[in-house]
Amino acid sequence: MIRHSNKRNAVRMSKTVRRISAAAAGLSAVALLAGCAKNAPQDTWQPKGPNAQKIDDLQKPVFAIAGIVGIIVFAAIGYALFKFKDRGQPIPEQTHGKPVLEIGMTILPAVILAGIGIFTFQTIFDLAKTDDTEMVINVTGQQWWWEYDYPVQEQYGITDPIITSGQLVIPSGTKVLLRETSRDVIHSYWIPALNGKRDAVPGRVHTLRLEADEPGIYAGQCTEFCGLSHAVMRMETVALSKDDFAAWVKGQLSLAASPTEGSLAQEGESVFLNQCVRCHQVNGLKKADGSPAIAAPEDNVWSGAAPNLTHLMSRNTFAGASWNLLTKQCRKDVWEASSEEFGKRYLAGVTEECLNQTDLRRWLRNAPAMKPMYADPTKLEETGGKYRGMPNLGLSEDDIDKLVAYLATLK
Ligand code: HEC
Ligand SMILES: [Cu+2]
Repeated sequence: MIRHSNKRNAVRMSKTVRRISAAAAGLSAVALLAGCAKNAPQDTWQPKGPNAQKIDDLQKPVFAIAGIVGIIVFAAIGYALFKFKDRGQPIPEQTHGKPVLEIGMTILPAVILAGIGIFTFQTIFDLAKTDDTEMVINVTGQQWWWEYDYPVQEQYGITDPIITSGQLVIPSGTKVLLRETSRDVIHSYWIPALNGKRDAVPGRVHTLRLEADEPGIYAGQCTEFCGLSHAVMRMETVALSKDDFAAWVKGQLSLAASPTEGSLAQEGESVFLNQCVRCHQVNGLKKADGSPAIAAPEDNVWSGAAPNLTHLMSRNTFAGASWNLLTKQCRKDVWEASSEEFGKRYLAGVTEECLNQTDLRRWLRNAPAMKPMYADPTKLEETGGKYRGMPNLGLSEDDIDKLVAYLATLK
């Protein structure tokens, strides 16, 4: 009787075991397939610059060693499971201790870990190196987008500070040092193809080295949970050849030109002056009577609250690099351009036929509906009364037409 129920239990057990292993196998297959995704710009196994390469040179052998150890352990467990399965044999003789095995199995992992430790330390120190920096860019995390501020660096033609957002533009083959901080909560800057992560902490400056071997776009995302719209706080680093970078700098330093007299864009400019300048800076923008729209219109200053829009059309994305300013096809053309072609494509910016009007209009119609933000004055208890993001301004479709025409002139 007892034997019988034992047997039934054993049958039930093995069914459960089989089900669990089937589920595990299924999950691993999915994970493996996901690992093979073709269009995976944030793949940590594809370094595109020296810093990411250093990490890769460390992680590959570590994964290999861990993999071999894993296979040996699983093989030993499997062997023991089958070899010593209960077949009704007598209980083996009970002994205590196997000193050689115990000491050996303590020393071996210690040696392996110490070996990995030496290389890990070396890589950490290599990655922290800053004394051969060639360019400095200040990076500020915000809820939920990144601001980039290029201090004056004459050798690159940066004769005035440049402020931009979303897409960080750097010259390829140049050791760029990011000086990161944050205006609100902790964020983390991460472009997997170029380097590991670094937290951006309010009141502190952390450094992170970026260097891209080839021109191209490298995608990333904020990797420190930073509140409501953390999931749509993305960023891209754009590497341009040195000549193309110089051309980009020149473009960024220019002030916004006034739209032609009597055009729709000019009407858009006055809507912008009424609705948008309390948060957004456009360098060089003046009121109808010729007086400056804000205190220092000639200066490339940051607003402290919202992205500087002077050269909106020179970037491909908006609102935390989470929506495209380019239509799908145009964006694909830029992403897939060869490294020789890339600079030309990127510098062309967002042309009229490439502008993704659908998403830009959706943003102007009701930004918080697209990206959750603390922008409703009646719901600010969570933030202690502070706004975060762009409110729904209740614009008419007429005003949106005008604004789109105006924004399209901000090359
Ligand atoms: C109360 C402040 C505020 C006002 C007013 C405001 N915005 Fe914004 N705007 C923001 C903030 C903050 C962001 C960044 C939101 C994000 O990405 O999380 C933003 C983002 C944008 C962006 C995307 C820019 C980029 O590079 O990512 C555009 C375009 C924009 N606003 C246009 C406008 C226009 C046009 C108006 C006037 C009709 C306007 N905004 C009024 C605060 C404001
Ligand atoms: Cu963040």
